[in-house]
Amino acid sequence: MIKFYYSGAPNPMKVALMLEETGLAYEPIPVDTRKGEQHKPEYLAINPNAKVPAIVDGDVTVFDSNAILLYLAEKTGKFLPPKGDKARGELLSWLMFVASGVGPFSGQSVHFRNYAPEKIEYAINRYMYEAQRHYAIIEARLAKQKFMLDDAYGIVDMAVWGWARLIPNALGEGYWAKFPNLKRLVDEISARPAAVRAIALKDKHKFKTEFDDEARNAMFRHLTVKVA
Ligand SMILES: N[C@@H](CCC(=O)N[C@@H](CS)C(=O)NCC(=O)O)C(=O)O
Repeated sequence: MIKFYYSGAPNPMKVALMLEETGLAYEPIPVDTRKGEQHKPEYLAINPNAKVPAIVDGDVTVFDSNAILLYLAEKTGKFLPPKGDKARGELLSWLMFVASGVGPFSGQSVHFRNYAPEKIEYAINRYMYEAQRHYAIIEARLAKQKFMLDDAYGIVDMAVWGWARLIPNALGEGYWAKFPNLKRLVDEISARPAAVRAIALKDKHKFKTEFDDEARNAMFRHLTVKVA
């Protein structure tokens, strides 16, 4: 049985969706990042990056959400484009585009809009600009086709869904109007039974809800360590 280390945050949710879609047997193991559980030595042995998600599948350990999506897709042969170099090139490009662009810029946008102790206009504008530029690229693609890769729902759509469903949090409420095709994809995926189960998963465990000093110190370690 796959061990799935998770919280209800966007990156773990992509993997929860994939696990539910594939029907693989898995054991969800909560990692309460607001209590600092991501920094415990036993978890660092699984993910040295001290973030969720991670999975342990027998003697295989995989961390980083998009790597896990690819691993599970290859393991099951599901939610992948047809075989061939051309399709593989597209799959890798879009998967890495989401991993290296959509995720980090959305995350920083959420951070500077909602959590930074000071409202720094330059940082807010930069990350909102970059996050929305990435979503606009996805929007243009989805204006021409139903899913991210050809006509089939797959792991790139799941990767997009993880972050895009939080656009109001990353960019502000009004932003959905700019991305109607992305909204269509997000709504369609969110209505799938696997997504409903993935979203409900976190309610099986008690995660800390307060964002207090303990949470800030666990998740924003730069607050106490000066490097520049
Ligand atoms: N590149 C990683 C990023 C993982 C990540 O940032 N996870 C967040 C939740 S979405 C986390 O663990 N935050 C806790 C922390 O930063 O301490 C991935 O895609 O899995």
